[in-house]
Amino acid sequence: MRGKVNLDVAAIRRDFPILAQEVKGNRLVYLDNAASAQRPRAVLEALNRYYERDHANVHRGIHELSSRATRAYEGARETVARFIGAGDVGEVVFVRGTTEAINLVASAWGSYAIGEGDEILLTLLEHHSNIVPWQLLARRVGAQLKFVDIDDEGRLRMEQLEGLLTERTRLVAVTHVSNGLGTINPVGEIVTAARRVGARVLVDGAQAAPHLPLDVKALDCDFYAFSGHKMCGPTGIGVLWARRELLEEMDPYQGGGEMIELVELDRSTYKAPPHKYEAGTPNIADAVGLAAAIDYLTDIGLDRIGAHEHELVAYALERAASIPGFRAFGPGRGRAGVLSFELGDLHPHDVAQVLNDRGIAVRAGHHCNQPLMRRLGVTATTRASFYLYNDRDDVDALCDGLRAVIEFFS
Ligand code: 7TS
Repeated sequence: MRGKVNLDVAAIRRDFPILAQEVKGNRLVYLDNAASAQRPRAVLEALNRYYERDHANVHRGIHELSSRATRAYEGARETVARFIGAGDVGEVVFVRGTTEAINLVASAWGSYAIGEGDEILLTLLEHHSNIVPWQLLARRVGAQLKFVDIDDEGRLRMEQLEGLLTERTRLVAVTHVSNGLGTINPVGEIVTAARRVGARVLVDGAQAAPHLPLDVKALDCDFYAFSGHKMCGPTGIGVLWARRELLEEMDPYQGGGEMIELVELDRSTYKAPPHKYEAGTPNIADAVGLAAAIDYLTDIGLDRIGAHEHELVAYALERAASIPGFRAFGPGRGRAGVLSFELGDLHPHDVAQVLNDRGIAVRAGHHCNQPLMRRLGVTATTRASFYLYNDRDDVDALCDGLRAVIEFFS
């Protein structure tokens, strides 16, 4: 632990080599963490160490390097299991990221659990990766999609959610934290409501796992998905957690090596989960890198990271309130470190462009949230998203930058 209450952001920043650079002659202000975060040296070193010392294929060799690689890969799975509060390490499936995790569930579970006339309940806060896989499935099997609306603050209309649940609802698929608005959804309440009609619950944790302490057992959901690259880990690695009984009954997602027990000419038997869902040579090194990222974040404390981001957003909202034309989207309080906004009638791409000239990285666009943007009545927003290495200087730079944007276009 580094300190008791406040994060030592200066020390944390020194752990991230990429932050020590200038962009266009200015200190880099990286506020695009919801899209992808940066990596601390501990992760870079873990990747290097693995490749320099331990690499071989896993689960098949008797030789020393293969057993080291297998230990490192399976050890990473144990680290993930502890991090998310999974009682059973066999419930942790390594995938490419949140998108692949959701597609895996839509394909392997959805194709037998959802049939004609069944309903899948989504929300207007969903990222495209928690919409499109369900559209594909619904079209294939003749199921129907329904969407829960949000209120004017960007919170789910829970009374509507209750009303949309029917005995035909097989699945509620909901984001834990909105990447567009920062809204933190009441997952526990949603699970309780879904259970009343016997529906399963998938939680898209892409924006939650990096920022909040997580306990999948306490959430009591059925599937939980997240990506390594948003939590200081490598790209190309992510996690699907699912209840063991579901992983037992589902068919494999892909077929190939590593996932079989016995292969006959016309049929095969499969390994037990999680290996049943990991066909082919897995992304060994990046699983090891993800475990290093988890160790790094855990050492600092997810509760403290979340509190720090919360404080930064509150500070940003307070400072930006006096900027002419600034209007934030999303809840005023109790939100995660995502700040979507508009600046008068300036186009978000123009805003982001001028900020970039000052070394400030924000995102402008629909953030893979087109239905949400339509609901907000805009085509795009500018979005600043915070992480553990951001500080008040970054917020000040953003606010000064926004004033410079206004001047530039006036
Ligand atoms: N779900 C949510 C809530 C997300 O924010 C994202 C990525 C995904 C799923 C997909 O994750 P992937 O790692 O499989 O790509 N969100 C964003 C974003 O907000 N800007 O760029 C990517």
